[in-house]
Amino acid sequence: MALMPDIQSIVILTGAGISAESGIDTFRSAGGLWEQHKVEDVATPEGFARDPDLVLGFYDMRREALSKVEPNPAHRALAKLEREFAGELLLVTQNVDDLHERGGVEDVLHMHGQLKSALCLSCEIRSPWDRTMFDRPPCPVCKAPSLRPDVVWFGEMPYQMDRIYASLLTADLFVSIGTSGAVYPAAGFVQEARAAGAKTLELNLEPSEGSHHFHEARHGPAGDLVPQWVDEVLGGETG
Ligand code: BJW
Repeated sequence: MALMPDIQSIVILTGAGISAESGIDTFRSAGGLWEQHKVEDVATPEGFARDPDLVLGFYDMRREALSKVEPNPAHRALAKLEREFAGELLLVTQNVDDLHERGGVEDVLHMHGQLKSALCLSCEIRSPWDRTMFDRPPCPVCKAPSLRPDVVWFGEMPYQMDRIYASLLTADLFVSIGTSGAVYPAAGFVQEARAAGAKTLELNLEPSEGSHHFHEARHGPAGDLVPQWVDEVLGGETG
């Protein structure tokens, strides 16, 4: 396939669609999270300041739901790619779940933070977290009852942007998996990578908002598309 020859460096961006077949709601589909909750109430610093109980309860509910889901074949295929691809690979996820890690990936960059991490508003230190926050537990470090979910809300700066942009500049291939392309800066990565010379591939259930920016787009469930694509990359390497 035309995108595969001489690929030394890959950047992959994943979104909620890669976890959909594990049973985690996406944001913008029918019945998705933003149909059940107003985004400005639960995913902005202003919403948190207005009604912290609502926001902490929303993230407690989603953290608790994580214990009931498992990684799917798409997560496991990316772990296989990480193990077996001889070149450079950066896996960036917008997801706050831990399914890439539980699927076997060693190094994943969570640009929108993680459900299982707490950020203390007093000492600004992050701590691993798997309990509730609604009940205002003390920060493990400074003991202040000032924890918030360590996630990136609208108007906040996503994490490790320098590392991501540096990798986009040198990537031979950029692959976007299961994301609507509705939220920036992630939605702009395809144009950054393409302008720097990368081939670009979309794997999504349906055409995303930015589908026309990609050299190639394949549409269907991630659980089918991602293992097929990983086999192509690894087959191309050895064959
Ligand atoms: C499947 C599938 C299956 C389903 N298989 N696929 C005007 C213009 C441009 C930008 C802005 C603007 N006004 C404001 C902004 C900036 C703003 C923004 O983008 N707003 C938009 C609404 C326009 N962005 C920000 O504020 C960001 N910060 C920022 O810009 O800082 C300044 C900056 C400047 C310069 C450089 C860098 C920074 C912060 C954004 C934070 C987003 N936070 C959230 C919540 C995180 C915590 C939580 O989880 O609660 O992140 S919002 C939500 O959307 C979440 C997601 O990570 C993100 C993206 O969603 P995703 O993953 O794409 O999910 P969906 O549901 O949208 O799509 C799923 C896709 O999967 C669909 O296409 C399905 O078809 C598909 N699918 N089943 C394959 N089985």
